[in-house]
Amino acid sequence: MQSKAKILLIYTGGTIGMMKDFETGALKAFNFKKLLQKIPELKQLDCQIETISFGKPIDSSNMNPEKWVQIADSIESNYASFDGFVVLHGSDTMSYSASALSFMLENLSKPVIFTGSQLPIGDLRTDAKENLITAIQIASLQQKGKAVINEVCLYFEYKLYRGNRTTKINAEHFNAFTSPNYAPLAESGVHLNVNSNLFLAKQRKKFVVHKELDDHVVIIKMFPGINERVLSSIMDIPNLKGVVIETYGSGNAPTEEWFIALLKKGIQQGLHIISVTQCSGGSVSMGQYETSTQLKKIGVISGKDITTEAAITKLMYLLGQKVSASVFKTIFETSLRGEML
Ligand code: ASN
Repeated sequence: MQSKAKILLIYTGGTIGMMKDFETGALKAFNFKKLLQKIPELKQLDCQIETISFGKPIDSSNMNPEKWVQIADSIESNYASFDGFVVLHGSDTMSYSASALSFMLENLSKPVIFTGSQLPIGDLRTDAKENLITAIQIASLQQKGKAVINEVCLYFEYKLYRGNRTTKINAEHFNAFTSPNYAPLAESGVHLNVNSNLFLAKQRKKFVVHKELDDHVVIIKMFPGINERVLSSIMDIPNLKGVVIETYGSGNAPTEEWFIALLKKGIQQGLHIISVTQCSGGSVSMGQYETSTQLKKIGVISGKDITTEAAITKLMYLLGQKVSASVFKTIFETSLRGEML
């Protein structure tokens, strides 16, 4: 007989475990034990669940690379003893964290499912129960004693997405996430419909955890009116190593001389500049318009159809890996964890 799947629940915080502070009326994270008491249904699941929690649960606006390492550490030290991992996380920065962890956890052969909720678990109309219960069921999926899913995913409101393809799109709807350039890996209704042809290929290589992330990076969103003073003061930040520029449409930007000259100087001085589209879907295609041919010429890296969340975390990861300047562009433009075309 097949033994029950063992799932580790890692609680970091987020609305899912929050309660109203009666003095201020604001939502605050509360202790994980109380969270479990709110979902007695968990006992009915056909898997064994163990839990660990951040000492002090956080609103995900306080997430940072150090805490990503904390999540990665929890997965690494429990990797051999569990079949799957569910990370309970605030929705605000969940796409950044799922993207970061996808790069940090190389050669995963088990599922890591991020989930959370829009309403606290104690709320009558909460979305937390469905999200949590189905995320655990998905993390427990096995075939011939092996995990069905071997990547970092995000489950929210009946859809399972590749984590590094997601973005938060709504602060109000239960349907808070989308994956603009990659179809959902699974959809849950009466049945759980899994699109296994969309999964990452199975891994045979050894699982490796990368914990060096370099935060000498910045995101610049283009807007009509951005001026030389603003851009040059960003480019002059001491020790800046990487810039993600959210360009227009398929990777377009002003052709003005000062603009190109600033980027060119940065690249010549060793700065990695990545162009991603500020559209909510689609891809950068440098050279398609005259307004992107210069960028291509000076060596701007194409983020293709990557999300901004995955681009900035991939940048931190590759800088942390000390990837050499001669191959940085090629490696960035290659899909490492299914984050781009
Ligand atoms: N502020 C919350 C968080 O990201 C939002 C949520 O979880 N829905 O921690």
